[in-house]
Amino acid sequence: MIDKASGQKKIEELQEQYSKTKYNKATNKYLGILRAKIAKVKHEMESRGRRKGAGYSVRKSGNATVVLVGFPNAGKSSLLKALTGAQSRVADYAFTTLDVIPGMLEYNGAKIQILDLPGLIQGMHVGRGGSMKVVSVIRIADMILFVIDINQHQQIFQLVEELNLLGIRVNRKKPEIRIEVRQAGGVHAEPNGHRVPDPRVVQSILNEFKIFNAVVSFYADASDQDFIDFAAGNCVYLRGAVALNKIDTVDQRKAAAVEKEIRAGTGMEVIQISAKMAENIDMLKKAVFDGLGLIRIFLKPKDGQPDFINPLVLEKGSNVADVVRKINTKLAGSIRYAMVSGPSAKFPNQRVGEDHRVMDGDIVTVIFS
Ligand SMILES: Nc1nc2c(ncn2[C@@H]2O[C@H](COP(=O)(O)OP(=O)(O)O)[C@@H](O)[C@H]2O)c(=O)[nH]1
Ligand SMILES: [Mg+2]
Repeated sequence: MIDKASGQKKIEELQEQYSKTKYNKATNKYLGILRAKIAKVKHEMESRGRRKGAGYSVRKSGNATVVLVGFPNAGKSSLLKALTGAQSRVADYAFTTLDVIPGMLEYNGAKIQILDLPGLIQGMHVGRGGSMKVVSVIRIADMILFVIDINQHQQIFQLVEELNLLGIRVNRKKPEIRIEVRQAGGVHAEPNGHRVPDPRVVQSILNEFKIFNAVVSFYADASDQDFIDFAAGNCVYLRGAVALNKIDTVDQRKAAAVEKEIRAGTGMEVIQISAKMAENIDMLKKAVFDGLGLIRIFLKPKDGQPDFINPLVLEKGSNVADVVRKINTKLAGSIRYAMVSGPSAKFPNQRVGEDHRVMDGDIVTVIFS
């Protein structure tokens, strides 16, 4: 195990080598190994931190947690206020001692916790200025909402890159890989028909992690970086969206061009807003709700009316058993069947079992035994 100072020094050295190496087909493998080395040192530093009980926790509350990430002055505090009414300080973050300012957005019956992280700055991947604390908050979030000043929109690419270096993957699928460590036989890769790294790359990356005998099975396409991430085991995969702020300061043509560039460059949903003028805030709320993959279920008593005022909020892909668990975990064992009307039903009051997947807007009656 390495201490923080020497770990950081090592990371900086590796990062320097990395940035000095030009990317091409010949150096690709070397770059991959450097990334693996960096990931490994970080991993060691992190596990050390955890053991010592260091760390920083924000209590998650509500149905989901969204963090606002952006450069100073992009409009995070203003947006937090526009979304939640929370009184975080505008434009004087330098004087506040708070690391995280929470607010609660209620939308479609969902309670969405929004966290403003005032301390997030460039260079955070080397752990400068207490920013690792902030990073630990991002890692527990369900979604990142980037707040970008339209007049400095290149910042989005810097932020995504910084997060990448910190093991936070935005809008990327988690690699589907299994590594079975063996006693002997060397490293063996089973691509199962997917586009996967070269076997020699797989082997040298695993060797970095001191694994010399293993069967690696791929269940989806994976890049070299995906494989390193998986081997290091310290990446998180978060949904992202971009709030393109201060559109009141530019003309529509410029706004449209910037939106297009960010969509193309990041694959993220972009919502043009003005936090100051409260423009398009409802549209942004909807994008956050949809981006989180939340759905609403309206419960209906057997002989009564559906409750359209207080929906249950669940994640996409939930089934009837999940609905019941949400009402009361103790009830989950005693479901007889359910009656479903709405998007997931073939016809009104379709009788379904506990494995039936519900969809946004379903009306559900559960019959217990
Ligand atoms: N014109 C304009 N100014 C904004 C907008 N949103 C925020 N600002 C201003 O930008 C400055 C920084 O805003 P603030 O919310 O403190 O940014 P933060 O540092 O990211 O929290 C303040 O002077 C805000 O009034 C907007 O939509 N339009
Ligand atoms: Mg602020």
